[in-house]
Amino acid sequence: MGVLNVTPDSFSDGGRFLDAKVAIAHARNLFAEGADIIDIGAESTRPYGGAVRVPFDEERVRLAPVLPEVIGFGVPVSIDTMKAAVAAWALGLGAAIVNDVWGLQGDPDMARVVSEHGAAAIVMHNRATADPAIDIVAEVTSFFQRSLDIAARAGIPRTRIVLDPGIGFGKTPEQSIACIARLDAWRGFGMPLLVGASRKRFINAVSASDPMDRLGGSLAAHLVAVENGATIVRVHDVAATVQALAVAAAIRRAR
Ligand code: HH2
Repeated sequence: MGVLNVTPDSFSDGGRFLDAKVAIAHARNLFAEGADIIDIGAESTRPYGGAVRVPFDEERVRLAPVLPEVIGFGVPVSIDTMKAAVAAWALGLGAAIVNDVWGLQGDPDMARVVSEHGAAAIVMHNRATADPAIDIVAEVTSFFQRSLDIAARAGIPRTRIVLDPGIGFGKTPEQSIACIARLDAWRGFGMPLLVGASRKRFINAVSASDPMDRLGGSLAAHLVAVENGATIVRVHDVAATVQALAVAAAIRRAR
C-alpha cells in the first residue's frame, strides 16, 4: 500500500503533495513502482500529536481534484479518514476501502457507511495517549474485538476487514516494536494484517534519525512484519519496499 498525503502537515511529507498535479503524479509513481493499493489522506493523523483537525469541507476540497484521477488508474484506492461523511463521499466516487485510524470506534456513522457501500475497512488500533504500563498485545486484541462487534452489528462481513495494530498511535516506541514482534498474536482473527511502520518514530528510538532518513529502519520493520504474518504494508517508499520484499521472498524460497 503506497501512501499519498494531500496535507500540509503530515509528519514526514507534509506539504509535498498539496498541489493536485504533484499529488496525482506521485500516485502514478507509487502505482508504477508496484503499489497494489493507494491510500489517500487529506487530514494528518499526526501519530505524535499536534494534528490540526480539518473540517469536512476542507478535507473534500483537498481530495476533490486528486481522488477521481487516482481511482481512474484502476488501482484499488483506500481513503484514510476519520470522518464517515468523507468516507461516504469517497466511496461514492469509487474508492474501495476505508482506512479508519480509530477502527470504526471514532465516528459513530463509520461502520454504517462502510456496510452500505459494500466497502472494505481497515480497522486500526489507536488510543488517546500512550501508557507504558499496559500489556499492549492484550489492549490491541480487546480493541479489535470491540471494532469487530461494531462491524458485525453494522453488517460488515468479516471477509472485508483488515486489522492493523497502529504502529506509533498511542504507543511507546517499545510498544510499537512489540506489536511488530508479536504480530502473530492477531493471526487467530483470520483476517489480513496490515503494518504501517514507514518513517515512524520508534525507528528514531533505535537509530536516531529524522523522518526522511528512516528508510533502512522502515524496510527492516516491514520485512519482519511480513515474516510475522502481515499481508499488507503501508509505506511511503514503494520501490525500495517492493525490492526488499522480493529479495526476502527469493531467499525464503531457496531455503
Ligand atoms: N499511519 C499513518 C496514517 N494512517 N493508517 C493505517 N491503517 N496504519 C498506519 O500505520 C497509519 C495510517 C501515519 O502516517 P502518515 O500518513 O505518513 O502521516 P500523517 O498521518 O501525519 O499524514
